[in-house]
Amino acid sequence: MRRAVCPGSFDPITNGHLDIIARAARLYDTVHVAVMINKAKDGMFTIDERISLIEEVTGELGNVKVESFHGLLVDFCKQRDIPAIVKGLRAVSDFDYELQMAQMNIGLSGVETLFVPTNPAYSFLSSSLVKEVAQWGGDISHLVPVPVLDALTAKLRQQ
Ligand code: COD
Repeated sequence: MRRAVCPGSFDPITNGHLDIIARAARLYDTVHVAVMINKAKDGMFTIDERISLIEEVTGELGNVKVESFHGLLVDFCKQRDIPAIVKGLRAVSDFDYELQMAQMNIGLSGVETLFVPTNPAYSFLSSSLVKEVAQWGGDISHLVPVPVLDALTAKLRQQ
């Protein structure tokens, strides 16, 4: 059984995340999506909301398991016998930090990191930008899956 993890904050999941998860799901038997909990950072969506949106938009892939985790990513991997982390790389600006994390993670536990080049259509895309544009009424319908667009619209209406 070949397993990999796609980790992130996913606040909320975007088409950029989804593209990487779908590509990983074609390469591995099971892809674990780990919603990493960062208690220092308040998100727009609760962890349960993020998980439920990811489950909804990855459901049709058939081999994606979504979980949250508080702690080191390498411990998530160790507990589930996952040997590989799959990350998307958007630009050179991502590279320095991603390289640091990849080297730290292999040094800590031997877990490898594989980088997948972003789809050029999503190379500028991040959850923070999507939230900022949506907050000011900009059109983000081509950047997030429909359930995320609906959830974001509902959240912003509540604020
Ligand atoms: N195109 C392609 N890939 C994308 C795009 C895009 N447009 N947007 C995001 N991605 C991919 C990237 O691989 C990114 O790393 C991942 O999705 C997650 O993105 P975010 O923004 O949801 O999440 P981040 O960057 O906040 O996640 C950071 C982690 C939670 C993965 C990291 O902090 C972590 O592993 N934390 C756990 C604690 C730990 O182990 N710390 C030590 C690290 S060495």
